[in-house]
Amino acid sequence: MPDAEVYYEPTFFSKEESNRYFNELQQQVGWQQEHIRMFGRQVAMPRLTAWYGDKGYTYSGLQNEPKPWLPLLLELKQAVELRTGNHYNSVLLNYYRQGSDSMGWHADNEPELGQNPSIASLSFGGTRRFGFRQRQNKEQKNHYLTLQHGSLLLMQGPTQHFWQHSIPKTATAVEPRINLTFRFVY
Ligand SMILES: O=C(O)CCC(=O)C(=O)O
Ligand SMILES: [Mn+2]
Repeated sequence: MPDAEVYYEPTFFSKEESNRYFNELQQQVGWQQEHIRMFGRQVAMPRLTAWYGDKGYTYSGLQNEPKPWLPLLLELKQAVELRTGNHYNSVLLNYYRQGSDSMGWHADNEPELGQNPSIASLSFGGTRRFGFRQRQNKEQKNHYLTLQHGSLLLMQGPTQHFWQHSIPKTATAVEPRINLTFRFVY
């Protein structure tokens, strides 16, 4: 992909480790149903979410305050930091209950994430397709990855300037999926 820096490691964690992480995340994370305002109406987001991180900064997104780190999330953060060589202070979690749960096209380009953010993304549970499309040149063909149970996806460099990503809905029967995106918030 031009103007992107994306790495994908399909088996960052073993199947056994990944099964354990999925179960623990499902049970321990404070999953919330958030709503977005659309055409003057409150619409339930098509997934559950949670936000954990260091305190002491404000964030203009949907949730106003991160929850304090759980030991489980610190363990995952450390594994990701060792592998990527980056430092993260915040994690956004998504729980896709079924194929109709999804995330629309967007870039992780909030000003709080800095100029060229490094986003490290872990996937557990059902495999889902992850799409990339160029922000300017929509004629460029989209690229898709199938994010596996226990995988690590790293997006950094100029990626968020030039590309959007999404988790499309699927009509195929899929197992629930948990995603964690580690970020550094300034
Ligand atoms: O579920 C995923 O893999 C994508 C999550 C994502 O893009 C985000 O949280 O910003
Ligand atoms: Mn994103």
